[in-house]
Amino acid sequence: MLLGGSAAHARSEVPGPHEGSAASTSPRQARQDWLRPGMPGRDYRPVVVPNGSKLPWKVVDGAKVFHLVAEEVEHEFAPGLKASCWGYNGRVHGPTLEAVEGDRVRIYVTNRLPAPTTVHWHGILLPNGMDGVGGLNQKAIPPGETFQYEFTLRQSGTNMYHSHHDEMTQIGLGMTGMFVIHPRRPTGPRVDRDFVILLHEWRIDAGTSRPNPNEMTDFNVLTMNAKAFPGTEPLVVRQGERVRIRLGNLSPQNHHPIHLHGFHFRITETDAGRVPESAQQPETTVLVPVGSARAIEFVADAPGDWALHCHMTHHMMNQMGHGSPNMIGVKPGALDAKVRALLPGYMTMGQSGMARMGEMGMPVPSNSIPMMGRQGKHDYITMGGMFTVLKVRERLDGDKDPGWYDNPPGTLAQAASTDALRRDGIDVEAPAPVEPGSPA
Ligand SMILES: [Cu+2]
Repeated sequence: MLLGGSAAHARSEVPGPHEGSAASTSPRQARQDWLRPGMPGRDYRPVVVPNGSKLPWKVVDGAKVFHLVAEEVEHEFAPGLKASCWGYNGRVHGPTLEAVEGDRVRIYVTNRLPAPTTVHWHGILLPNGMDGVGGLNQKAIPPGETFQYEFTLRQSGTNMYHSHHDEMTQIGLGMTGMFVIHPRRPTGPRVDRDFVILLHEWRIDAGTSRPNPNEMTDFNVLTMNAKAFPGTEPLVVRQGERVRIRLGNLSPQNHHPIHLHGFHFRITETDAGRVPESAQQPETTVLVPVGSARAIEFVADAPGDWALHCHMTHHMMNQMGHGSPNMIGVKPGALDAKVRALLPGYMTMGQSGMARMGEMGMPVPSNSIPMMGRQGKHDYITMGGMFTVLKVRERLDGDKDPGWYDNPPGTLAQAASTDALRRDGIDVEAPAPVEPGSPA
């Protein structure tokens, strides 16, 4: 029984003693309580981490052995913006851990940071002394030392890991990652593609190269797997495939409503396991609260380039869009010419919105990115930040980015022809038509 309606049932039935013995870490684990290591291909289909990586492992005495190294990492958020972050194994965020329910995992954590740290295995059921809260559950790992975590995975689902020592600083600098646990005996339809995306937000002032972990509210770099669009890799899928997208959120402050275009999905998992089918609501947006994970599933039956993004408008805006004055409707008149006498090249901008700021290639301070976008197939894409593209195609060349979608004739919005306007009686000069919402 992998699932159930009560907390007791949320813990999976990891079978009793097997042959052989093993080192125990607590009296509760005096007997071996794990299964043979789950293997990719045989026991699960590996996840895909766009822009990311996975932590390698090896089997020693029936346990999966991992090695995480906490260290400073030079990370590129999008072309033109790099910063010194804290992460794991040369990555921000850390590599995704992938394992199978019933696996015994032994995870070594080496601390190469200038400060003590710990790792908390977020949402994972384990002995108290393995929970990783500095001071409460363990001594923090001093710089230069290596600690050993070891536990049996008694659950399946989408989980995370992060530092639980000086949390504001260390999570704010990027010390987070995903931990996916596949079910030993899967329920529900098998998925063809299984994507993992960790959401985060950062404050990196233009021209600086160190995220500011003291920021409380005004984040200006919003990321999926630590990349801001146009740095995000597309999710590539063949038409008709069943797709799962696992979303985690370890942002310092904000919940992110992630919206998918083109499909209706169901929320199939929370951090605590699979949602019973009868409780899976159809949705187009999934709210991923801070400190939570959600998985969504759908059949990608519609070809095209579909947006996947946070629906908070400031979260699809990059660095330079924050803190700008409100210029909407401003009529500069002779102002530009007067200012140009003092400041050559000056031009008032933003009177009709922000859309052209990225497109015009306005100069930005070194090591910073325009507020939004890149050129798309049809026009400039005016989103940045927490935005990526789901590319669904009838045919694919491996998992390669297939480029932009070719819209079949008659399926693309474009300028209305004079003939069509005349035929349908649309008078573009007349007052805009409107009908009262209730009888007069
Ligand atoms: Cu958001």
